[in-house]
Amino acid sequence: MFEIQYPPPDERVILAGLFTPDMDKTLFEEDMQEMVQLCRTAGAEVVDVVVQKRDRPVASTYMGTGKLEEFGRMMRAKNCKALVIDAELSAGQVRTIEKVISGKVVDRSQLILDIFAQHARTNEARVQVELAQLRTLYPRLTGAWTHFSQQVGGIGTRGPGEKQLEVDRRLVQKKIYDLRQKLKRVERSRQTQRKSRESMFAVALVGYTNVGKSSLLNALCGCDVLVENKLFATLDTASRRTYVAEAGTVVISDTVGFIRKLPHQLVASFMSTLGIVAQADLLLVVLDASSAWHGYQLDTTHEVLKELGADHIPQLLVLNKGDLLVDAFARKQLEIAYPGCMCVSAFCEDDMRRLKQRIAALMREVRREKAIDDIVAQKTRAILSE
Ligand SMILES: Nc1nc2c(ncn2[C@@H]2O[C@H](COP(=O)(O)OP(=O)(O)OP(=O)(O)O)[C@@H](O)[C@H]2O)c(=O)[nH]1
Ligand SMILES: [Mg+2]
Repeated sequence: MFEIQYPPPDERVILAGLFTPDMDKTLFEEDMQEMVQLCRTAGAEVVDVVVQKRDRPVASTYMGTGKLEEFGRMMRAKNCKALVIDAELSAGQVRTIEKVISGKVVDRSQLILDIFAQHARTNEARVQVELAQLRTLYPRLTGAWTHFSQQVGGIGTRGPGEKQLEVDRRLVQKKIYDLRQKLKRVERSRQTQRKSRESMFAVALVGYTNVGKSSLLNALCGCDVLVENKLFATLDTASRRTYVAEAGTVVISDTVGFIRKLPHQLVASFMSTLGIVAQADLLLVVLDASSAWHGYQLDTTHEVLKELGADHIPQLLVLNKGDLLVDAFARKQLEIAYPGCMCVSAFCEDDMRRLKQRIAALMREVRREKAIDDIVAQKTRAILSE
């Protein structure tokens, strides 16, 4: 397999994880490796990886205070700017940890948000990322104010600090409101576009980041959307039409990739982009056949689809990058593990022809089922109105 592209690092960081007995060891290791990839994609160099074993997380600081103090000293000794923690931390935890280590803390959500912010190219993607960032920032500002009043508190202290934070909170609220209005406008124009395509069968490519969704779109539709060997190359939706023999014209859409523990604010903010998934007639769920972690990629995809209310849509499982499999046995194993799946390579014309044939068969099946549903609904309405 070839190396993922990373930008030149401009910040040194220490990566920390907490291992508790209820965690799966291999998944924990995979998570930490993925965090290293995320740090590098965000432009940070991981100078050291540290793991603490505990029975459970500490409520106020997530990791033990003694360990955190040690990490703080390590950061200064190794000239690191931040401690990256593989967890979703609350606003209160971030504040307390920052005090203990006397430095900056970045959690998994913040890291992913940061990458999204760097990769956002279109206006819509930028608005969505900004909205997600503000939604993360808002509770932190609120928390900061609570903390301030608790720490200083009392008469004579409710001065500029509190007022400033109050102003900040109102500004953030106003900004969130403005961004949501902007997104609503984008959503309206998107709906107009969708209406003009309503009669067409809609297929959406979904799956983990970097599995080859955009490459499949290009191969199936003969287009040229951005393909890069990096995490979260695509942040927008691209829809292209293509003709499928014996089934007609189909519109295929490619959108932002998923990742384990995708920040909730991001999914919420990317609803306008991801809305296309919930409205599809068929989902092509793409996995990386050459990755040892395709099972987790599938679990994550199912989780996000559920969150999007798209888990009821018919699915075809596509195991891409089949050309990287070492032997025919590996392919057979996958076909047994995922009955009905298609193992393909986006680079193989013959595979793309087979995939189109399978899409055509599914289109006919989905249309037939829809027609039956419509007849049942019509008859039920007629009986009820008698
Ligand atoms: N060997 C091999 N590489 C592939 C195949 N499909 C895609 N790739 C490579 O995998 C990398 C990621 O491809 P993309 O199409 O950008 O993946 P994506 O799923 O759209 O990624 P995001 O937009 O970041 O979520 C690129 O370097 C592609 O050239 C394939 O079938 N075989
Ligand atoms: Mg892509």
